[in-house]
Amino acid sequence: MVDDVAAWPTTDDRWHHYHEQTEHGPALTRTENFLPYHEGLRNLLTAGTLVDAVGQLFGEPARVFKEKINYKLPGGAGFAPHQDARAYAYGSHHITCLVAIDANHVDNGCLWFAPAQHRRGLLDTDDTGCLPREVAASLTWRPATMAPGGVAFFSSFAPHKSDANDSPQARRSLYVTYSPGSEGDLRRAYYSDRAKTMSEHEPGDGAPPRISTIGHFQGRDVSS
Ligand SMILES: O=C(O)CCC(=O)C(=O)O
Repeated sequence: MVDDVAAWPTTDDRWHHYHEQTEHGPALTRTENFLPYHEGLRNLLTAGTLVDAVGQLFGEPARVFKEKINYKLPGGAGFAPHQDARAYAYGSHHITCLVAIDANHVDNGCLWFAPAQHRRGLLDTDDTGCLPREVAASLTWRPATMAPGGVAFFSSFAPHKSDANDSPQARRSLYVTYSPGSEGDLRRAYYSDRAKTMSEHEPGDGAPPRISTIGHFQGRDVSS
């Protein structure tokens, strides 16, 4: 199903593909907002085991807030230390379900988490919305290696980061972020404001391209 989405053409008004420049040439980095357009993924992510598991973690039914695929193809860039909560203006808290499509290991840029730090709420940020260097350096980081098909759930307050993919294998991961059902449908508001929020944070010349409302992505623009 992830292959289906990756093969879709570029559009501005339905799903959104992002690309980056790598040492192997331009590569697909991320796709956002694909659930309305892929029945199989919609069924998998909105009903049954995954959404029920997130509901158990929330203690109430869960609702999809947003969804993305990060492809991290060979040469794909990493992500600076951050908390997703900084990027989510809607809702009190969120839980992301990460589904490993390929093996996630250290060499291909798996996530690293700072265990238990989600309990501290929002930490300081720099002007990109990421953790300041000294805050990130003060945390203990552990790699979250995963087998293909493995699933991990993490709070939007959990500090995490990842390295570039220095291996010849892709590290594709599906991230589905849920909010508590009692907070209503926040997905629509998030996606309708997302492009506007990002355009207010246009990076300067030579800065990494924005693929989120925070500047955590470390990649290069395809035109570079
Ligand atoms: O996929 C990765 O390596 C990091 C993803 C991430 O932290 C994000 O998209 O917020």
